[in-house]
Amino acid sequence: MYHIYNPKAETMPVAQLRELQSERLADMVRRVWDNVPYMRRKLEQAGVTPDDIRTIDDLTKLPFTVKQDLRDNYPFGLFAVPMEEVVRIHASSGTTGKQTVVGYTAADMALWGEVMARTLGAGGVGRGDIGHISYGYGLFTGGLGGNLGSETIGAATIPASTGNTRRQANILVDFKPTFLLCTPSYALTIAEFLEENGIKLSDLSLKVGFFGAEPWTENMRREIERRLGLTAFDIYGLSEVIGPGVAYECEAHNGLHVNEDHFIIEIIDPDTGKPVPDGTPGEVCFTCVTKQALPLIRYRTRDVAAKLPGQCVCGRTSCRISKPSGRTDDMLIIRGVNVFPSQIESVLLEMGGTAPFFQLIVERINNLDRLTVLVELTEEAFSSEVKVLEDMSRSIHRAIESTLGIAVEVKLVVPKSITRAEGKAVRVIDKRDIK
Ligand code: DLL
Repeated sequence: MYHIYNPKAETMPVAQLRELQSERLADMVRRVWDNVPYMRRKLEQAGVTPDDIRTIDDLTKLPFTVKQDLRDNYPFGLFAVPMEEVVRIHASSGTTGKQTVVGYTAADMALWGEVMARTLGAGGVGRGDIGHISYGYGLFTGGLGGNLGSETIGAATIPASTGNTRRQANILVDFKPTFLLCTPSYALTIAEFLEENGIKLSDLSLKVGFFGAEPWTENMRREIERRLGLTAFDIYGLSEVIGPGVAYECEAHNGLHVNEDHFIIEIIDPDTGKPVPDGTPGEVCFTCVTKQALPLIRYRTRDVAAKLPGQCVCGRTSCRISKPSGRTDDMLIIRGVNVFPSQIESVLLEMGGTAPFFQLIVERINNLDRLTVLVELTEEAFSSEVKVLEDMSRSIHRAIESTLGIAVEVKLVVPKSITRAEGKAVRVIDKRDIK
């Protein structure tokens, strides 16, 4: 038996789902046309009017929206409702440029609660459970989005926010939460603290955890599950679309179900903008058909994932995507080869003796890119003999090079020397000045 929060919506026959998407798409395009002058101009330039958009097959007639459109209309220029109807504002801090600002009406908040409830419900939690939310509270959507979902399913919700790991550990031991929400890297920071302070898994009551906001691998899942004694679920989303709750894992753990009745997904070739076949990774693109305040059309996320073919054994009819492996703009190009930090994470977690903390330093020396992987040793490995460490360094080196297909430097660093993440981990330090 698979847990499903809203069977009517989540197991709707596909034909009915397509009809609903078509209706909602046509309605949304008209709302945008009537209320967002910038988007109306964009649609006019693309030669489309609301009359041209009748079914989901007309989606590709619409132009893409990109982050720059949000920046050009900073802060509220793409809102499709007057400010009197906006009840919440969030923002995501990019590493470059201005923040991306997003808004929600009361109806959008209800929608967010619904999709987050589906997400948490898929992990089997509900009334009677206690939710520990350790995503950051604030402009970031993780904390308040998690909070909303947890309250919507009727769980007792602890708004712990991130940081102060000692206090997190006290809450875990004293309040006995049954589920945890935080970034996968913070989950490991918490696990490390518990181990160092002699707190055993039997002191905790965690059953499940919902980890996202950054890419993480299957090896990382196993590590988190083992060290926190829970079943780990992936949770995906982005502020521009709604925040966490855009796609979620079910108990089959075979891809993430997209809340397609609200967010129409396309996977495109980032160079041509054309759809790629199912099973092929490409850039994920969303159209928000029910959002009121900020209904984005064909928003290019720069995230990389593939649509999985076929239906899931859990009974949900929504399409699934593979675990997002990274962003097209996170992807490093080292001497012409595409490198995702997640590939290195996967290799390191398979090797013994290393902690799951690493950093990639990219430099350009004499016009040649050099990638150095800083790998943190566990305390145990650190106290081994030099020869053992040398062997270890060599085998990590070999494993990374054979996975990436390029030469890298590997530096083993002392335990605890890589900064611990509280939110999203900073994996890459790019020192190349090639702008
Ligand atoms: O990170 C929303 C969120 C909060 C999702 C909590 C899940 C849990 P932003 O700050 O706008 O929103 O960042 C969105 O984070 O485009 C992806 O690149 C990345 N991301 C989010 N979830 C995942 C995931 C939140 N499960 C950006 N796997 C997205 C991989 C993820 N990457």
